[in-house]
Amino acid sequence: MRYWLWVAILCACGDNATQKSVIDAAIDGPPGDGALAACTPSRGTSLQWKFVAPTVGPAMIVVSPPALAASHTIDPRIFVVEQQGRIKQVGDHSLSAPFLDLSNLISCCGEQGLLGLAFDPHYASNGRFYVFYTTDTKNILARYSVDPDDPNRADPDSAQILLSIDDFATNHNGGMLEFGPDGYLYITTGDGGGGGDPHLNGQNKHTLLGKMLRIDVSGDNGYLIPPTNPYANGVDGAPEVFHYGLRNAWRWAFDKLTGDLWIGDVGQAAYEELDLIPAGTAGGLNFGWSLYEGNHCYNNGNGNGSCSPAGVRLPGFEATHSDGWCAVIGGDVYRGQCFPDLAGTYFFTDYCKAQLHTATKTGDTFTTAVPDISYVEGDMTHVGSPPGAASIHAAANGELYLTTTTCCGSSGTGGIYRLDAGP
Ligand SMILES: [Ca+2]
Repeated sequence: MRYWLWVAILCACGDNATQKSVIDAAIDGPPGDGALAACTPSRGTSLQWKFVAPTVGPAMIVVSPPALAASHTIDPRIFVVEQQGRIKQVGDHSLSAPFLDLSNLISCCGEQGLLGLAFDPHYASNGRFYVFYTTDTKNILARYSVDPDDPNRADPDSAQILLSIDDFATNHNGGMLEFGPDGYLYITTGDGGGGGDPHLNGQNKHTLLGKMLRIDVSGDNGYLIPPTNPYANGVDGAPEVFHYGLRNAWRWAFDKLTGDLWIGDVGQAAYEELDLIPAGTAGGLNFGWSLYEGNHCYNNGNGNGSCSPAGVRLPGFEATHSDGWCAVIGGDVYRGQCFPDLAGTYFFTDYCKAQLHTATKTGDTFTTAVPDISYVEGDMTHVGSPPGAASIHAAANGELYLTTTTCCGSSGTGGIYRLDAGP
């Protein structure tokens, strides 16, 4: 991710009346994502992003608690993570009342802030969830619990810090969290930052920067190392490391049906990449950074090794900055009930290109395409995908949401959109 990814100009290209009408529509209209859980399935692949709600500043990702294991119902609440440190619910008219406010703990903004959220698979019974945020000098993974007396508020005093990773620069902080199909918590970290991996963290399996980590958080306190982590004994790498050679795997997701893992790894100055890791693949993959940027030799010598594709997992898809890309935004696979023709399609985008892409898996590889799409804000329909994408992620009901760093013609406002399809 560029230094300037989050310092991007927050577009002030509309008027306040337009913004107000959009926000009023969001609050008064039916963005109610609870209603989506009971939608009438609609066939069709004509795509549109429907505006759901504004956010204060850049919003990072939308998630919702997992299915309630006991009842097989789905919690319809949608949560949005705001970079400035607040987690809010969407669609309940309480945009100003956060679920949790960590703004006094974090450093923001640029590429820093509150960057990730994952609800425990057993949230319905244990009320636990996990956040990833930055301070001036560290990247923090912490566990919190919901207030036992109020399902709409977290208990700020429940914090337990699980990982505190020293970081030397404000950029490249990863921060995405998800639970895998194995029940373990996966975490990505950036290479630390600066430019060009100055500390050669990507290929150093003993550091926690530039990695995908995997830990077992099922115990009452702290965490355990899954015994099948590739360096579980700490000899050839840090026990928490699962995959390495990632530069800044900013957004990624597991396919909730198949367990396949899709990773968008943000490139340096020339190439963006998307990686598909089929379900069941063992840990220890090397995605190449910083020996490689995408498919191309990058940072050889200086103790980083020599450029050879042997043992390197080269990307399944590569896009170039010369084509307008600047920071890939890994997305998610559609597994919702509303639009059956989209089932199994992976959606991803780019921060600068503002163009939606799809990927379709065949065997262990995939093909990509660029579908036509429009987006709707208030009474206005716009051609293309909204600018300033920050994430595409599924709620617990499988419907996909896009968050953006710009929205609605107002400086300092981001947006949330839901993917819709028709004939
Ligand atoms: Ca950093």
